[in-house]
Amino acid sequence: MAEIARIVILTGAGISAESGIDTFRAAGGLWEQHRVEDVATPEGFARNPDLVLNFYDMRRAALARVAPNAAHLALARLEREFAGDLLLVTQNVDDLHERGGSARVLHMHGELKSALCQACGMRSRWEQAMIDRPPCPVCQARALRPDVVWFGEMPYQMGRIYQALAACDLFVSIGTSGAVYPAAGFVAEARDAGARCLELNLEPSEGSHLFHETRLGAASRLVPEWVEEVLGG
Ligand code: BV8
Repeated sequence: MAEIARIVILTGAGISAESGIDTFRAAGGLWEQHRVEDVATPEGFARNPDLVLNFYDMRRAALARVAPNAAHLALARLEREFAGDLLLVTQNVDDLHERGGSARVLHMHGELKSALCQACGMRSRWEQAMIDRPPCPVCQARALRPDVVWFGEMPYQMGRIYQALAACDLFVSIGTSGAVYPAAGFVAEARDAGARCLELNLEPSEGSHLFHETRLGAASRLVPEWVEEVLGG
């Protein structure tokens, strides 16, 4: 694919599924165990902070029990070997892209391993539980919340993402159902900008009709195959 100079990749929960992290919408997935409104909205957090802090504490602790899969490793290889521009945007709050070797990851919905202080607004790298209201490492206030973007909150670095979508030759969506905006709208932005749009997913997403090509299958197989293609074998 010599003519490809700028790639934007969007990943969702499906890329981490084979690592053992629940997706959101599969049967028994995260949102089936909890109502979105109760655990992933500012209102839910205000209503029952312990429920929300515990929900994220459990997911943060579970990271120690999972490992990146071949799809994460393949994207890290792409970052190392692709000569053009690459922007990896993830909706995932896990750290599997980083542990798979990707150095530049844009977490548009935040990260489990980051704490946001509601008192001073500073972010700190975070590994422990928050349920016991630990002090903010910067201002000592006991006002930490998970540094994740809840429904109704503005995702991070949207300007940078839209700029990259407007300039890319290739947009690749991996393991996302296309159910949540603004991420679900990225394919339309890329397509309007003239990019080729490729979807790698276990099943067709809500936006499949907008992609020039959809390949159905497991990310651990499709992503390494695609990276091999892009790097010219
Ligand atoms: C915003 C972080 C605007 C937290 C997440 C009414 C009221 C309020 C808002 C809205 C509304 N209507 C619409 C909205 C906007 C709303 C929205 O889109 N709602 C939806 C439900 C309609 N969006 C927002 O609120 C966003 N903010 O709009 O702000 C604004 C404007 C101005 C000022 C202020 C604000 C913020 C949304 C972010 C929410 N946070 N996550 C956490 O993780 O707990 S969302 C969360 O769900 C993920 O981050 C991700 O985005 C989404 C899950 O989607 P997927 O990753 O796709 O996972 P899913 O399970 O759905 O699908 C998995 C896919 O993988 C499947 O397709 C499956 O086939 C595939 N798969 C499975 N296994 C494999 C596989 N593929 C390959 N291989 C496999 N092995």
